[in-house]
Amino acid sequence: MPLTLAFLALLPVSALVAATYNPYAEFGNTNPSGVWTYGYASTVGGAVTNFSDYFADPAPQANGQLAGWVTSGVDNFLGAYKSPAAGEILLHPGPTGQYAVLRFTAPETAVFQIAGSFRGIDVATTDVQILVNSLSAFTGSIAGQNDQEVFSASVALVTGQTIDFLVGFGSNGSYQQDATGLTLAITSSPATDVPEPRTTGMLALVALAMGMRRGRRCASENN
Ligand SMILES: [Ca+2]
Repeated sequence: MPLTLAFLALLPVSALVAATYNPYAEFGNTNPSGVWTYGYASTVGGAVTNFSDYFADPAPQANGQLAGWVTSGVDNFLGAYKSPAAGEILLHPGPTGQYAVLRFTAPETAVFQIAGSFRGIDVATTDVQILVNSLSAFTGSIAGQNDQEVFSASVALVTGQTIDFLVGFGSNGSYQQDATGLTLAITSSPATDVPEPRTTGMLALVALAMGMRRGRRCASENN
């Protein structure tokens, strides 16, 4: 039995009202916006500093919808970049190896179904990761424009716990042309009695419950 199903079977889940969360649709010109926070961290799992500058891309998102968040000045996370696709937000690592982080904070105690993909917007050479409560649950890499890492998982969280989506500058140690897109949807199935994660054992169970399924499509397969 897959780990995900094995773990969920232990949870007496009472489905109430499912809610769907999508950063592209929901992130606005404030940070945080609702359940979403956009920032950067110097290390994987390290403290996250919120970005200060919202930007909308002129094309193809002609309606001015979110393209990404950055910090200007000495920590210019953006540089030159290509436009994200509709439905996709942009994460760009920093010049000295800072990880761009999109954080989801659980607004309720629930089982969350997450599904999405990272994609090379530019000719990106990046490492991509997903953390549950700052613990690694998924790692991958992007090697070129349109290269993808696809993921899906079920994660049990209590209110206030987090899932982080990270983009680093990869093994080449350069952030040049590293614009990486993230397409993401999270759907909750509220549970009435997900146990409080007071022990490391519970944290381990949460990590196992990720049961992350990954897929990969190379650039050549998308052309
Ligand atoms: Ca790189």
